[in-house]
Amino acid sequence: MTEGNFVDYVKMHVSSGKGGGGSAHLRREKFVTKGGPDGGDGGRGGHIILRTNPNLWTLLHLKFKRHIRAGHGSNGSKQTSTGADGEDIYVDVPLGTVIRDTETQEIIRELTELDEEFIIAKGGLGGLGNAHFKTATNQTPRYAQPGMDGVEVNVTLELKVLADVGLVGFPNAGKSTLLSVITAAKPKIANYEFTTLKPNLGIVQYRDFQTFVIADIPGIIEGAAEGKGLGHRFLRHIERNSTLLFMIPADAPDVAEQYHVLFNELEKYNPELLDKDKLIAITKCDMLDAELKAELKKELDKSLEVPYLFISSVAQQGLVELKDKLWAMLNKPESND
Ligand SMILES: Nc1nc2c(ncn2[C@@H]2O[C@H](COP(=O)(O)OP(=O)(O)OP(=O)(O)O)[C@@H](O)[C@H]2O)c(=O)[nH]1
Ligand SMILES: [Mg+2]
Repeated sequence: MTEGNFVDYVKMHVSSGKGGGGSAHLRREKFVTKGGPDGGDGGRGGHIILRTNPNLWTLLHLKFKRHIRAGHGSNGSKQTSTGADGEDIYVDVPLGTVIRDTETQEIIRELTELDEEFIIAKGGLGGLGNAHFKTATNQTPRYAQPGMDGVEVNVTLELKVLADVGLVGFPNAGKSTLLSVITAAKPKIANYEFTTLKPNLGIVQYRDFQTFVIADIPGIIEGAAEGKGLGHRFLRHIERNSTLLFMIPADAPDVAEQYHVLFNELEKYNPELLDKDKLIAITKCDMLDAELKAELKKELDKSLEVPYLFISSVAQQGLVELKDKLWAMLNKPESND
């Protein structure tokens, strides 16, 4: 996935189909003079249905779909034949899609399960044909119900990526590089800040054909929660990850300090983020010799309250341990406290 293709926000206007009208037909046959009412019911208007598709990772396919309309129900007709239902329209979305009412911004629904479906606009009911209205006193009703109108809704779809692990770090910490070595993703990597402008996702193949998904998001700086740097827009993509991997380069002037800055930004954005499992990766460890590493370790054992490990994506050090640790964190039995 290239970055331009990562679309996590679309607005659209959806309208369901109108129900078909009931028929007011009176039966007429050659030797039957007063055949009575035989008008059939109108068909239901088509629904607009959102459904999750696990093969989709973004909302790109909906970027240019401003209007989505379902089909109208057909009218009922003679011989009590019911009109055909209008065509339902299915809109596939990735898991983790949040549906909001564009006007009120209220959340209508979040789609997070496999094969989840939600009717966002119900088709109008078809009208009843006159055959329903025959009574003892009115043997030939000449009226039938019209179909009900469909509904129109303006909705905003917003994606909150459903990855297992979210990478959190300052720009240039080596997040994208890690993604590129432990997954098949090919994110842009460069020695300047804010190389990554949109999230990247990668799937880690773990041991016996197990997999987990990692989300690499743009770098976070102090003040991100107030909009500095790329702001907090992308933090929503780590809201649903069960584990956060903080990444801090070994050559940072103060590793613990960087961790606390990141921690504070997440807390300002959404304190619930901090309830997640956390692990710190000290990156670019190929730059440390054994002595420096031992020194840093001593310091970190005192100053960090979260488990950490040393890695180097470039020299492929510590990556197996990292995957093992992440896998164990993701698969630990639920605690009941
Ligand atoms: N020596 C060394 N350099 C690394 C390592 N990992 C990444 N780098 C370098 O660090 C720089 C930044 O790497 P990126 O992966 O683009 O960093 P990022 O965290 O994704 O940065 P942003 O996208 O800007 O937030 C690049 O020049 C990488 O080559 C490593 O393990 N060792
Ligand atoms: Mg990057």
